[in-house]
Amino acid sequence: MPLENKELVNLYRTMLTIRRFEERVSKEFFDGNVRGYVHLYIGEEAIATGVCANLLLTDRIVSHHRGHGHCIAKGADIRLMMAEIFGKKTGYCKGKGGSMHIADFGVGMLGANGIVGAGLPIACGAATAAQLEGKNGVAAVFFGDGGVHEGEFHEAMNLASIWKLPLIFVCENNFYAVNTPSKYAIAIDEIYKRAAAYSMPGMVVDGNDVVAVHQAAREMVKQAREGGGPSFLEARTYRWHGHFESRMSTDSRPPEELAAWKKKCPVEAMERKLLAAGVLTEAQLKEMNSQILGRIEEAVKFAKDSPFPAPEDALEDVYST
Ligand SMILES: Cc1ncc(C[n+]2csc(CCOP(=O)(O)OP(=O)(O)O)c2C)c(N)n1
Ligand SMILES: [Mg+2]
Repeated sequence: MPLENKELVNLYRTMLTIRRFEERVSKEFFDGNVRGYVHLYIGEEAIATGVCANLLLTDRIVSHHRGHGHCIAKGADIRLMMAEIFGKKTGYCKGKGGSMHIADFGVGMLGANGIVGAGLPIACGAATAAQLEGKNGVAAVFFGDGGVHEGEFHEAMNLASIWKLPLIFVCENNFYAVNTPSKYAIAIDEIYKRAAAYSMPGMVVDGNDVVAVHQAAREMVKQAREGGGPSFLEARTYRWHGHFESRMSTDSRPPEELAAWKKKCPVEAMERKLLAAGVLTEAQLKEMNSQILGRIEEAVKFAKDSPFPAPEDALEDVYST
């Protein structure tokens, strides 16, 4: 079933929000306002957007180190995100977690995660919870091509399959783990084929086409809600920035490869589609952009005006076993 115009506009708005948010995070990083590492999702926005648009507020997702897009697509508050990235007390983790630990249980975002592959078993837990609750809830887990050769990946795929968990595995294949090409690191030519080894449907999709991602995920979410068990979506894409923001570039990917992918920008592609179909006018696009920039400006102001956590709070909310 084709998407309604309102849904197309929402997909575009979410992608543009992620893009503008991260462009600003990058600027703030180089202005010296960001505490800790930030891994940007710029270029990959269609995946989080297309998948999460099929989820309800009560459904749960688990993210990874490049997690801002997943947070925004699931409905997290960009003010609290920005404050956390700035290391401020008003942030999601009271300024003690930074970019890689943002979570908002209230919107079903169970957390970014700095350990490659570590979100996968957590997602099995979330999907088990949904199964036990018996309300047709589902979970989705996002991970990179670098995650699929971690042991946890195979354990999670197997467990999800034998327990028929309502879980959608979303592999964001941007062809590199830092500078290691996936061709070198993964002992299979096409990642989605790994699904067959765990008796679950696997599919590959153009990860820069938000409508294609949405459609593929819709089928998988439907199957999971109806008790049909897990599925695996490989979405191919490319990151535009280095592995993380840094003054010292360590990016060894061929510049012509990046240039070719930039021509396939997911945000611009959707913009062209909306204009050609007469869904939005140039003026409406401009208005949406300035509304988003306004919200981001407000988030930055909130972050800048907020205090840092006090030194005496250092051990509060810290758990250890
Ligand atoms: C278990 C583990 N090994 C290594 C690292 C260091 N590391 C952080 S991100 C990363 C690459 C991840 O690549 P991928 O999963 O493809 O995600 P991408 O960065 O491409 O989005 C590595 C090796 C880590 N954080 N955790
Ligand atoms: Mg990768």
